Amino acid sequence: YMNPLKYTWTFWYLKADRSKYWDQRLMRIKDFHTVEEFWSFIDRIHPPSSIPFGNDYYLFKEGIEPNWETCKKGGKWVIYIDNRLRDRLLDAYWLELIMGCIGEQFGCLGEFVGGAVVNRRFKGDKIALWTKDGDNFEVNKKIGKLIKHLLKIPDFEQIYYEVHVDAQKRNSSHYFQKRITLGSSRNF
Ligand code: M7G
Repeated sequence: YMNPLKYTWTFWYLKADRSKYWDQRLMRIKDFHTVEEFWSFIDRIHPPSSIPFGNDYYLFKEGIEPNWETCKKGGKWVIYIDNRLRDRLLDAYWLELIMGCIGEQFGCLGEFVGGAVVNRRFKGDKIALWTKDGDNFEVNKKIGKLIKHLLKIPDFEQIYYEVHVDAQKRNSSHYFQKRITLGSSRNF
């Protein structure tokens, strides 16, 4: 007997490779329909802390490609991990976040979730949760609070919500704006 997941989830892997365009580096690896399938896979792959810099893991709902182009209206909560804390936090954050996704910890907010990302970077790893509607302030704020709760991020620590449209413009001269900040003295 296998325990079915509410949604089917797809695991993607992005390998750093300068000879290829970004979308050609992104590989769709596997779909999960049950809790057991999911854990046997997660137990076999390297934790984020032991993948090379420049690589990414993505766990997204089936049918949602993890890119700005297909998630035009969306955005993401990003957690920037201080390099001095990566050994302690990176794998734990990733695990809590993907458990939250597949285990329906987001409850009725779950339908607004697209998927989870880990970016392994020399300058500082990042964990993100992509949400479907970048304009839904109330929902995104609630999701942000839940992420902080699941990951046990102290209230005073800031996390940021960025819409993909802004993230796409970051390389140009366009001023990059963070749409929601959770953890500033204004919120608490
Ligand atoms: P990143 O991997 O999100 O963060 O973006 P990083 O700056 O910490 O490495 C790095 C680069 O990857 C971007 O500047 C884009 O060139 C490319 N890239 C990232 N994403 C998420 C996308 C995407 O969704 N679509 C496209 N076309 N390029 C992307």
